[in-house]
Amino acid sequence: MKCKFCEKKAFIKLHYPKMYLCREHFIEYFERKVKRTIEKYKLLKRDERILVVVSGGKDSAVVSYVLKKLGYNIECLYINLGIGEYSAKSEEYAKKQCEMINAKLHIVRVRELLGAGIGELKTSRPTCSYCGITKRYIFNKFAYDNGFDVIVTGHNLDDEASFIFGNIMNWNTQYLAKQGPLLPGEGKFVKKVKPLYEVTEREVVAYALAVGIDYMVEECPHARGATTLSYKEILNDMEEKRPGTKINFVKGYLRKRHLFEQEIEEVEFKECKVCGMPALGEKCSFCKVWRLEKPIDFRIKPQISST
Ligand code: Q46
Repeated sequence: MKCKFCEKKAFIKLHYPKMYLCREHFIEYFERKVKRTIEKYKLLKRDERILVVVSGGKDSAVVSYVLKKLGYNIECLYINLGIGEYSAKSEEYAKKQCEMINAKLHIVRVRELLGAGIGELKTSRPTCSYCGITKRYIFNKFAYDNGFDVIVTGHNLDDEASFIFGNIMNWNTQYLAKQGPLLPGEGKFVKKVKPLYEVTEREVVAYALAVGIDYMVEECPHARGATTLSYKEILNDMEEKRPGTKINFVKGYLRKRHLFEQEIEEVEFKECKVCGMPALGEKCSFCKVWRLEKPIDFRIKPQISST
């Protein structure tokens, strides 16, 4: 098949909107879509200091690549979770991806910082639960300590659709009131945005291939059997039968999100007595899980030049 816009051979068949595109026109289409998402939801400003959270995987590699190409002022943060071979390998991918786009990369290693890797801590919480707490705390505190204006994550349309779907399945109305492509900053919480909000996982994979981004394919060993994967399978099945299901579901959710607003319980944040970050009790979840007695300073040390 030929590209819809030129005589070249098609690189991809898109299902929604249905069209064949050559490699060059697909790259243009994808970047335009990300640019429009940024403009439509007012995600980023040109003068903001942007911290992209990278994992070595395709989504964060693609979002940092596109933002750099669009001329945004980005730096990247990789969090090594200390999960054996998986973390060692993903760190290497993250380094190569940042080198490719000439973006500054900061690395925080959980084992060096906290004395144990994810999966090794003795706690009653499931591994993914305290891993999530750890990652969210580190990237927020890192951004806050170093004066970044905004945190970018690589969540794509499939992630968002399955997250909303899962929360509807469990009637987590609190979560349903607050999701979206932009989570505003407040106090010591730094603003978070998702520029890949309207592109599918399939499009992200195709874009990485089209521009030559190498990424970590292996999933985290703790991800096996995660319920979100079953939600993704269900949505993929529906998308195949009715192209456009995911984007219409997510856009419909954004239109109806206000219906859940009355479910928001006003919570009053205190300051964690250990680190001073927002906390619901005396200590924030991060300091509680890791049983910390002293705060961690994430400020980037100035480079000492030898000349
Ligand atoms: S939460 Fe769980 Fe992920 Fe952390 S332990 Fe691995 S699967 S990395 S997105």
